[in-house]
Amino acid sequence: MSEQRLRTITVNQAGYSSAGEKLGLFTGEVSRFRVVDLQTGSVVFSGQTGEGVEDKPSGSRVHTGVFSAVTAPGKYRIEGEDGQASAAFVIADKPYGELQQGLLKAFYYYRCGVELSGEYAGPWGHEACHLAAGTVIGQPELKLDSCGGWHDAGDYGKYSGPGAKAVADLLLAWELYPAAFAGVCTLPESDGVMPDVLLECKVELDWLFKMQVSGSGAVYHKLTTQNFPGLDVMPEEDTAELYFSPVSAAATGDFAGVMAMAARVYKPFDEVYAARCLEAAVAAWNWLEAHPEEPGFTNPPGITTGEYGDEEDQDERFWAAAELFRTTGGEQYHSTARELAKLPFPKYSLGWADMGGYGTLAYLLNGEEQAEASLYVELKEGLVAEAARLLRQSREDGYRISLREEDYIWGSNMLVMNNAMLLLAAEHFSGETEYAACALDHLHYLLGRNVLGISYVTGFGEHAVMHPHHRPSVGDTIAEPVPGLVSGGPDRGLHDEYVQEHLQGKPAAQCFVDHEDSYSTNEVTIYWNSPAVFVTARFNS
Ligand code: G3I
Ligand code: 9MR
Ligand code: ZN
Ligand code: CA
Repeated sequence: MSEQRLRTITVNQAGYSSAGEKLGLFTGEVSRFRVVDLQTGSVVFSGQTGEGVEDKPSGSRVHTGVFSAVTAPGKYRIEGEDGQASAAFVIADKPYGELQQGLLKAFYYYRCGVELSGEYAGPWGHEACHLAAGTVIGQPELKLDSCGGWHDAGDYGKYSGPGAKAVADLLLAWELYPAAFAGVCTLPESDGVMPDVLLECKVELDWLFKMQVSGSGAVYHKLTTQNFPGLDVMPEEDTAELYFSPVSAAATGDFAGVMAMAARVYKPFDEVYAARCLEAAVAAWNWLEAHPEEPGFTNPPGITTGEYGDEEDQDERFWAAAELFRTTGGEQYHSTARELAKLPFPKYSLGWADMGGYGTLAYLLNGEEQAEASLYVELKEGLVAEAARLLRQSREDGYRISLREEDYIWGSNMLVMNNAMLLLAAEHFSGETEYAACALDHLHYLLGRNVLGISYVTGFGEHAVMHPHHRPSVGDTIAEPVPGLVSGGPDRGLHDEYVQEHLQGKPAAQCFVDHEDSYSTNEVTIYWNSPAVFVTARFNS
């Protein structure tokens, strides 16, 4: 398959809410457009595009086409004068219910160590995988149970820090928008009591317990084979030996943070489990306290799978301290969090390497009364200022998102969704709904209102990603990829051979190709899905 072609009229292919603002974004010369009802064939709205802005990241001139006047639920398409047409989209009271379901169900498809049966997986089932014990590097006699959790991505590695980020996003979504998770039972474990989102996170938490060194409390950085298997290898066929890479402070901090969070969130449903989470978090914390200076993680000799290197572990320590304080009220955690907050690591970042934002959210969500007044104000004002910056950048951008040209990096869609999460956090703390409107524009981009007119979520949208760098999707015999997976998106760094050959000279936001060989633009990961669940939940609650 060749390069992406540009689409002139782009929309959120998952649709728009009846009551909300509706905007299509147009490139090129379209001026008059009409909205056609696909059921009746009739034109329900005619309009004119706006003047347009030069948009550097996408290398195009972008015009807006407003059709907010169309409010009747239905299925539509926008048409231009010369045969141009948008993808189909719906207008509905709550258009993103299925999308949120699909984005969450993706974690089920990522499950490792269990059979995915037809009943729950449809045609995308497979046998149980990665059941063997893993060898601890440096201790060849030590073989440990390594089973369970979620595969990280298009590969079958399991990495502690990225797993913690994914769980944190889902648990935060549940804490902030519980109504969005009500009444859904789509998992083998669904019991109508514990919500699916918590059941699914438990899969990863149960695996994370196995990553903690018994006795010491430290956490192995990752569990993988030595090398990536071939692209068409199904999970159960990937039988090479599994290795626990050494512990790291970043992984241990992430573990402490997410287990402290889980201890709080699971308590109303399962006190015993919550206590176990807390005990594990405290053990990890004690190890961190005893190891104030640790080198960043690098792959040990012989291991070539994802490194997830992280030179800075103060941010993970800050998250752990703030989250333990929020869950337990323990003064020792509060004083350490206050000390760590003085250090210059990013306080509003939600990336797998920069976890400071989770510490900030934990500290703020714990409430003003419990906090040190000056730190609370500093973090709250800082968060809102960061959101205001994202809002400003979005207003300057043709596709109305906060990414500048230099932000189209590997996994840029994570940044799109992380920034939307931050905007929603600012909405939560300031009450300003313009932050939510801006976050929704980010969701519109992800679902197709971008220069390529592609929905970056498999299975959602008429022009959605079809060929992700995802081994089960490549290796099975089903034409459609596993649904609900968020693709990494444009990466101007052209970090793989395929894009180096095909995308030289493209504008940043066009540095993407829907080809299975392009692992730097079209892979999928759990931690690109998780912030999308958070954002979607906001618009379903
Ligand atoms: O942060 C810098 C930025 O400051 C700089 O301007 C920019 C220029 O390219 O680079 C940014 O760093 C990039 C970094 O991702 C940002 O998170 C690096 O170039 C880029 O190489 C790095 O890519 C990571 C990739 O692994 C390669 O290490 C991705 O974030 C990360 O998501 C990805 O993770 C892989 C795992 O290793 C294996 N499993 C699949 C997974 C997804 O592809
Ligand atoms: O398939 C691998 C993918 O999951 C990783 O994210 C990516 C970067 O680490 O690497 C992919 O593996 C490629 C390897 O790095 C280079 N040779 C081609 C492999 C893809 O088939
Ligand atoms: Zn597996
Ligand atoms: Ca870090």
